[in-house]
Amino acid sequence: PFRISEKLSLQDWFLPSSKVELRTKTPWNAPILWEGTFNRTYLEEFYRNNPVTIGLTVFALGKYLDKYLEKFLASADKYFMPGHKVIYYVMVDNHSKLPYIEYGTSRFLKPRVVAKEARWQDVSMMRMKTLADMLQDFIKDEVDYVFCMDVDMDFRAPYGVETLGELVAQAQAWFMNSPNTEFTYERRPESKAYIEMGQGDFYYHAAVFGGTPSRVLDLVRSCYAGIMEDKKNNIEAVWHDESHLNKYFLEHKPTLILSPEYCWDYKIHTEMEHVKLAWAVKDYAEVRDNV
Ligand code: 2GW
Ligand code: MN
Repeated sequence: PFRISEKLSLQDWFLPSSKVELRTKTPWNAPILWEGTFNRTYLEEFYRNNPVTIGLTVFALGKYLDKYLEKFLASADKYFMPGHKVIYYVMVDNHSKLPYIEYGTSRFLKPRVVAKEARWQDVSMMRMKTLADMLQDFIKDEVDYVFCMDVDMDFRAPYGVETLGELVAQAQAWFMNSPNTEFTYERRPESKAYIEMGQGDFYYHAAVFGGTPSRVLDLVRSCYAGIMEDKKNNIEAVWHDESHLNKYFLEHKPTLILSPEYCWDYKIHTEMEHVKLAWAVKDYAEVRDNV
């Protein structure tokens, strides 16, 4: 794999002024992607001449395998990076329950069986460990960019190459307009995920992160190290892996931020336009009763 982003210059495709009412640049000058801030025609032409392979990792263990995986994958096949080569890295705890899906052209499935942790907090957190191992062992040699996602979501509209970047973060929809003092960061200094009150740029959503394999590998290794250090010290961050992710992005600024159009919760409101990926309706009592 080669690094495409060195050849792609922001001024050629990013249109920060087209929606002036929205925040479209971070203080460190990373784009915040909204519909209308990018030139899709330009990008599609660029990536036609510079083809890339994109990885998408997802875990579906226990009830999440029964409930969410089929819709996630079927919708990804329709809307995730249409027209580009995609490898789905799907982690399940029961191989026989992998959904039957007829994948599109240039779509490849690499399933892997992993053991399900007993506590749900560990199911979520230990994704960082599995991802670190897999990125290191083979994903880094197979893709140019990789996205790591939750499974309890589905794609609704093209989620395309405009989202590719070195280190990509998702702004959590509920906190987009909140001051950072209201972000649900870990506030206990004893945790490795601690963020001081008044610090922080966005509340990032652990349901989506991505970038080049080397940048994502550094991220997952670092979050996993924080999680294990906390375990040693008998503390668990308030939002588990998401707390550690937020700490990582405070210290390593993302090069691209996805607006809530890229991960919308229709519970906020149903009028939202240009939603590319949406949270599944989740009955917590139903999916979490086994733990
Ligand atoms: C998770 C919670 C309670 C019971 C079960 C599970 C569970 C999660 C499971 O039984 N099987 C499973 O495969 N998972 C995986 O972990 C799955 O990929 C799921 O999307 C992911 C995170 O769990 P989820 O989606 O229930 O967490 P959320 O949507 O409340 O999300 C945020 O906070 C989490 C930490 O508490 C994570 O950081 C997550 O990435 C965030 O979006
Ligand atoms: Mn989720």
